[in-house]
Amino acid sequence: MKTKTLIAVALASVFAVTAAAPTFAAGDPAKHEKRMHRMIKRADANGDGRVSQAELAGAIAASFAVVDANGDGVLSQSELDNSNVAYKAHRQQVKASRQSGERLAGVIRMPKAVGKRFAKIDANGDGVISKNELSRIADRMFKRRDHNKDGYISAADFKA
Ligand SMILES: [Ca+2]
Ligand SMILES: [Ca+2]
Ligand SMILES: [Ca+2]
Repeated sequence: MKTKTLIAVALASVFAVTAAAPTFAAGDPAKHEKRMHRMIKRADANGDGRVSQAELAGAIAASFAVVDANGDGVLSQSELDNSNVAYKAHRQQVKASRQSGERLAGVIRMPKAVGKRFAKIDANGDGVISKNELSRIADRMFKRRDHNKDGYISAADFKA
């Protein structure tokens, strides 16, 4: 018999997630733009192509829940250090939910700076980052990224 059985392996949605982007990536405009596009896509809850401060807050809250591996409502340094594992597990859940038709949403990544500047973000110095401590940083981050100050993060903020 000459018949060969070809097994077609369908690679379902290959997530192009940047694995632990090194710090110099921040200076690479193309990479930065790609990251921002992905962030906008995930955080844009109402689908108008731009991210409002409330949408960013919501997206960061969702990300917070994923990174908070032990579910105690605060982030420890080790939870942030192991966030890649948490995101991976979450992606599996998202995939599974798509198969069951439930469609769990993907989350944006916690900015690397949160793990790196842990002590600064931990304003009350109790060794963990609370939602309040993080949202303060998120608001500052939003204002910094909203270059044209129109109240939204959109493609216009990093093109030009
Ligand atoms: Ca939006
Ligand atoms: Ca925790
Ligand atoms: Ca704290």
